Amino acid sequence: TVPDLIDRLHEEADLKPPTATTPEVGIIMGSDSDLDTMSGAHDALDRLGFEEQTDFQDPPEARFTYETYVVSAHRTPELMYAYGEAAADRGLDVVIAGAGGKSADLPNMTASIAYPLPVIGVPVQEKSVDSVIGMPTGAPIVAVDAGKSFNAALSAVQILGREHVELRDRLHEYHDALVSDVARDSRDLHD
Ligand code: RP5
Repeated sequence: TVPDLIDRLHEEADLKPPTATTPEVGIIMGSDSDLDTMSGAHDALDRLGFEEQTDFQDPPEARFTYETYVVSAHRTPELMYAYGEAAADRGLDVVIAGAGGKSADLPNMTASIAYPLPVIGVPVQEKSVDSVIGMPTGAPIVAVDAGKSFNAALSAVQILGREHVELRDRLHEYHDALVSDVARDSRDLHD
């Protein structure tokens, strides 16, 4: 239940130091109807060797992990507040937050609550862009274009990569594979 989850987030935030099972990346979205769009973030993180952490008790096999929750700014504001407030103390390094509709407030509110933890906002639809990026001076959010959750995850790994050389290497490998794909596509044009 939402109250149980709020309690668990606070308990985890109180642990010093954070447990090894806390993911580096938190992915939240306003509704399960956002999952189709937000699954691009899963795809990118899986591609870069991250594992989804679904159970706080089990130590993950992968060195780097992410978690996913539905957190609604309007239906569960208490959960949004608890998630943002506990994020850094739990050990998250970056949050990717997606929401759709014209009142796409989850990314911008989470950015304010979790500050100075970086929050990358994903507008789920074109009409959500202004709501996600329209922050007042002094209250920043990093954001991608509508639907670009894959790129949001790459940006999250870039942020983590400043601390972890292993992730920088993985980003280089990913980029090299992209370059090879482009070269192959060009060859295919002439076959
Ligand atoms: C937003 O409202 C959510 O992020 C979602 O994109 C949109 C519609 O939500 P549902 O009515 O499909 O749950 O807050």
